[in-house]
Amino acid sequence: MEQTFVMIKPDGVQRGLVGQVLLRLEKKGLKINGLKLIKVTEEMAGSHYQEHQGRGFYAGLISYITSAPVVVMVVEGKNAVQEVRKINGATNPLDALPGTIRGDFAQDIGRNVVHGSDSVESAQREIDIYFEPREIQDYNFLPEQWLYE
Ligand code: D4T
Repeated sequence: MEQTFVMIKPDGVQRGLVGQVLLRLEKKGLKINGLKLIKVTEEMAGSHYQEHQGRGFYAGLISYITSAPVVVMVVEGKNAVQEVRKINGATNPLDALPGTIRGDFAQDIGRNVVHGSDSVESAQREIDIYFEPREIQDYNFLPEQWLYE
């Protein structure tokens, strides 16, 4: 089973889309192992987006992500990283297909509602930035026998 990190960004929270995002993850059968509403600090944002440091959009990205509360999640499932990326849709909402979160709810790359890790390694790094181990629950998820062979 794979774990990924998901964030509902400030625009998603402010626009009242938390339920819509959760609905899509739960409908797919993904398991939520961790979930909280937080304000991202400059330090967290710097670690999360370190690969983008020096790029033109970096300053705007940091000020946006730290501007208002976000919802962070640890999400588990078979191929969870890829499944969440599919549910989120392309980074630029212009390329995101209808039916995806960004395709349905976003128009601008700088206000694209959600984040999902791009690999298992990034997921572990991002989970470590936002979660203490005690905030991640391992529990019996009943639908598993009806989801997986
Ligand atoms: P996130 O991290 O939000 O899931 O996006 P992706 O993993 O799909 O995309 P990313 O790391 O390339 O971009 C991180 C974040 O920066 C914003 N962004 C990106 C932006 O505002 N302008 C840009 O030109 C790019 C490439 C959007 C997502």
